[in-house]
Amino acid sequence: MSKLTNSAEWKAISQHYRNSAVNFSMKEAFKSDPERFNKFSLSLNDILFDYSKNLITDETLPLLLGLTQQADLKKKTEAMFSGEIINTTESRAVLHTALRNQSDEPVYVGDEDVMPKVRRELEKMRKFSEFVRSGNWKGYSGKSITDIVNIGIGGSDLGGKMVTTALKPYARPDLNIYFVSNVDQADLIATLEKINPDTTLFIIASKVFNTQETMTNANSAKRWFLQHAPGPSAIKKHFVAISTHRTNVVNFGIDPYNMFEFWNWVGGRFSLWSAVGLSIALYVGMDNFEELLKGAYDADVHFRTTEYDKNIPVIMALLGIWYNNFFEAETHTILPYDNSLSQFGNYLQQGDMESNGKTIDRNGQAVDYHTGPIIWGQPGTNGQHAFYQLIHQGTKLVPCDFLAPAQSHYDLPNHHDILISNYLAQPEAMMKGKTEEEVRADLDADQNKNDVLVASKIFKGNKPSNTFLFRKLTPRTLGSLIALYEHKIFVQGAIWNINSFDQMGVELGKVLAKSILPELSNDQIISGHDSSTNGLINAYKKLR
Ligand code: G6Q
Repeated sequence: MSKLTNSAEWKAISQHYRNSAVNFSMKEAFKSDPERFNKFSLSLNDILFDYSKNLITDETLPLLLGLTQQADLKKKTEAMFSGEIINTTESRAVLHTALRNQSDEPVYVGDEDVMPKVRRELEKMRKFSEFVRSGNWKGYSGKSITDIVNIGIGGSDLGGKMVTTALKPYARPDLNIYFVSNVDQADLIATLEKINPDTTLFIIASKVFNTQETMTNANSAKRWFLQHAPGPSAIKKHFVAISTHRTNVVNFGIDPYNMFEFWNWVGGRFSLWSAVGLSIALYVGMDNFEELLKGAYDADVHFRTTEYDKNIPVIMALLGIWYNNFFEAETHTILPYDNSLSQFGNYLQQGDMESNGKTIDRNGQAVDYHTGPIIWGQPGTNGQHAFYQLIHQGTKLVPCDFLAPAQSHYDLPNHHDILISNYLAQPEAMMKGKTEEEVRADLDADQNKNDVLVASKIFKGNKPSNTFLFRKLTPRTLGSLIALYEHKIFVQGAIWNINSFDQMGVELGKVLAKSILPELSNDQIISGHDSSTNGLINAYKKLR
């Protein structure tokens, strides 16, 4: 038995689950306690977090909070913020929080205060983005930049894509942005068809600058560019790099002056706060990028200084553990009622699943409990017409996060109230369900004779959800929301005692693809793998 499952705290929660949670009715709890919403909701600046529609009694949270002590969360949190090597398998500090640190406090990695170089890089991003946005940065034909193409994958793609999609209302309307990540040539080609070489700026974003997909796309983009440009000297006007690896950048042919730096202690999936956010700064301007950083800093301060029973990411994490480990829910869904957050679920899918999809604890022992959930979701109201059926009436428990802004950026009549009425109605329906009595009252006499129909229309309810309501999706609010989720992931990893900051599965993928690639270079029959892989490789060679 692991230390966690053998702990008094874990056993107390198991017992609480067996004794009271299984038969708990949220609907009854709301009826009997008019204070339930006030008791189980919190706020951070413009963000309201309502967690009252969860399967929790007054005893549940105090018991779950025991896990923060069991995990020594306070100490682990300070270890992260103060630059200790908490990513032990890669011997790295984990300091995305330093990238958005707005205080005058130094942040040390070893003996070095990293804040001066963080600020230097931010200053470089400011100068560069203002130069490009003002139209003063000229391409080889003397024209200003109108199109930005970010080539990167995973952590070097998803953050920029999510934030630029979310903050489109803040963008300069005459600036277009594209993200190319997939090595499937269709991705790059679709973008190249839309742009002109003399008005395009390519950002090649890669921490190591030798990731197969990114370098393949970057080389093809460079080749396409050189077919149009007057000569290789034009590259410095149209290609910039974001990386930790100067030599690889120079070898690719990018002027080191056009290189924006970040550091080993910034994990890919936490890198949008670094120079990897250059696409964001270019698209919405550096002031807005800095607002995003400030919002994240607000969440950092909240997480670091607020008592755990009032701490939003801690409560998000504990509720997640409650469902994941005690109710055995396998997934968690993110449902933003804000179309500009269409990429938010994808982004968190990486943030959460790459961080906490682990089976080995920090001591190298196999865990005897479930770790990270499967994260999925789509913006409402679309999902309502697709997969909500399973959430309402399926056999699986799917905890949901609903998110919505009180104010839209746009002003077509009716839309926003209709959107919000759906966002409010769904979690209410999930909580309340529909009883047989209510179903029968809605049916006519004939229909009432049809027992199958009646049974099909009954909703058990008692489906848990969290609801975030914020004033408006500003850069600052978005920054806070992202950082709240980051800290939720951190807290869960700390309690599960896993390293949330390595990603051996991603590394494996990078190696496996490279080992098969040479075998595709000729028509020889392959026999060195299992029969399925051999069969598929040989069939591919015949069909191609
Ligand atoms: C993130 C992962 C992974 C990484 C990509 C791209 O935490 O490590 O998604 O970001 O594999 O890596 P490069 O930026 O090094 O190209």
